[in-house]
Amino acid sequence: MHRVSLIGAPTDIGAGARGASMGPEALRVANLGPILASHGVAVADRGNLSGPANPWQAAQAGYRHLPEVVAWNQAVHAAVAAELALDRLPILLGGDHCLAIGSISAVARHCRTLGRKLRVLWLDAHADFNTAELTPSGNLHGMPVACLCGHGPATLTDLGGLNPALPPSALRSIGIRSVDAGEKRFVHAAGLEVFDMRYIDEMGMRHTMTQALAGLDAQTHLHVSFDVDFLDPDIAPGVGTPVRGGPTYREAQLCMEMIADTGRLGSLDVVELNPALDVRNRTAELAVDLIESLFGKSTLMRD
Ligand code: Z70
Ligand code: MN
Ligand code: MN
Ligand code: MN
Repeated sequence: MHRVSLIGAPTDIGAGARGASMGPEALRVANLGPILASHGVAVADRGNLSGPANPWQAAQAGYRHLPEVVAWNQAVHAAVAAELALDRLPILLGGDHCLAIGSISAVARHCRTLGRKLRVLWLDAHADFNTAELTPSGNLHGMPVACLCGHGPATLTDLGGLNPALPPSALRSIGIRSVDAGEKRFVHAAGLEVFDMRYIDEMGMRHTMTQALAGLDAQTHLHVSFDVDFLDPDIAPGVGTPVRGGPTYREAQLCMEMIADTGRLGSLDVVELNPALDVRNRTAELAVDLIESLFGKSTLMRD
């Protein structure tokens, strides 16, 4: 049975809209901890990390708030590494998606130490593969995949002690439907494996997840980086950058259930939930519902 640690990172330091800093509390209000516990998961809520306030400044040399983003990611890296060292499954409660740099670089270091393979599923409307040269916004939540693959400032790419933290071959991006022009060329050049919405429409979620999960073995650590804007905004309005045409409730459930069925889930980010833009905590409750499935809740006859 899983032993899970909730780690709150209440910041919107890398985002283009304020409010993701309230994400951890909204997930707690939606009963994330008790609901996981009701399924037999041993849950410890480690409370919230702390870090610098959001100065809300313009980009400098292509980055907004880089020193503050580094400080938050160092805190996330240390907290996630500590839980992995205790053989616990960390759930990072964001916060915006820049925090996945700290989280996944800690996971990558852990896997390297133990000689385990790593597969990262990036569930997102966005590719998050911008660089200082390519970004239209300077927002670092649009750059974590690039940073993890070695393209970014050394203060972020070297966080886990090995640059790159991840080869593109360890990554599968799912649900993508908003990619900037320069970013698109860079995704192709780097050889990222992307299952975009066109792919999901044509092939279906079942085939998509079968492909994205292919090649896992008993030693593979599976990390899921769940950007809540992955979901269609009709069902998940509480995000800073909604993009229409995302997975439906049923498609998202199947996605989570197929991940659960692998039995390989080792760590999770839940990011970009923005309670300031939500409707009566509906998006937080939906995220909790999907996380339940990710931890093996199933309706009938699948035990
Ligand atoms: C755009 C940029 C982004 C998340 C928005 C948007 C990036 N590509 N990522 N919301 N999670 O500004 O780089
Ligand atoms: Mn994202
Ligand atoms: Mn996104
Ligand atoms: Mn469950």
